[in-house]
Amino acid sequence: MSASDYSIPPDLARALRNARTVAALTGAGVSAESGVPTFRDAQTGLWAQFDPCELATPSAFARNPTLVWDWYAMRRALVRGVAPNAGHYALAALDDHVPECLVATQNVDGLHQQAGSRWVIELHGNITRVKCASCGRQALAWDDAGPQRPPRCAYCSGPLRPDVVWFEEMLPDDAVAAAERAVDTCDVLLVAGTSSEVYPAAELPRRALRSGARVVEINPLATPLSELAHDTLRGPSGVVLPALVAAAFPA
Ligand code: BV8
Ligand code: ZN
Repeated sequence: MSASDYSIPPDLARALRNARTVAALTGAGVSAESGVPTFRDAQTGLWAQFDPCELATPSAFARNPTLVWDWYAMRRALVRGVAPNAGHYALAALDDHVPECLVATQNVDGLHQQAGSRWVIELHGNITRVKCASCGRQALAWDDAGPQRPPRCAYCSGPLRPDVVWFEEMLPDDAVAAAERAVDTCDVLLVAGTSSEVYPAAELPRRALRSGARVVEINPLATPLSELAHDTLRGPSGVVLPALVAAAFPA
């Protein structure tokens, strides 16, 4: 299926064309077509036996820091080998058509920024950054696969960890505040590639609904948000998002 044969409801295209402020909330599904497995997709190889939600926790890191470090090193290598897809580029193109466009992402792969989106909020951090688990300082350099895994902090020799938000950890206040402000003031919220089950991110579309925004879900499958959204566009975001932008802003 290509973007050209995906039909977009004309009133939705008009709403997007007339929008002053657009926000997007994205999840792992938006990076799936770039080759980044979603959290739902079964893990492969030696990681198949682990549930991602179990590895992405402070208690897992406390129990087995080398295992958790190696998992993130594997994902970092994978992310370094992929590129944004047409879905990322379509959201970035919105920056040129809409006065204000913000992307709040649950993804830790940095692909929205690589695609050129000017205003990206990383709700759950970024896997390509590493910080000290003790003093919190960012590490400027580290060896992903050295003899000592996790490597030690250059400042306090505490263990290094990925600069992501693990389950049971609070999201960065400034990121949550900016995302809440965006969904409270946007005319249209595009919710793409997320199962809408991880909180507090999954609360954002409900907030947007309460503030009168038009909420559009882009996902091949139904989610808990589907019955609440104004529009549910069933299909891969790499096809649907370019079709949506093309329908709203014909060349
Ligand atoms: C916190 C970074 C305070 C790390 C991540 C309220 C109710 C219930 C539970 C809770 C609640 N409040 C808090 C919780 C607990 C928890 C939570 O929500 N648990 C869930 C599982 C029920 N939340 C937290 O712990 C948060 N912190 O609340 O702190 C606290 C303190 C102590 C104790 C309790 C609370 C922190 C949450 C952030 C965790 N970090 N990532 C890393 O990446 O390693 S979450 C991680 O998983 C991702 O970032 C993402 O957020 C989530 C995965 O979800 P999705 O992105 O939606 O991806 P998923 O695979 O699930 O689905 C993919 C979707 O894409 C599918 O719908 C599929 O159909 C679709 N799709 C597939 N292909 C395509 C596609 N769509 C479009 N195109 C395609 N081609
Ligand atoms: Zn340190």
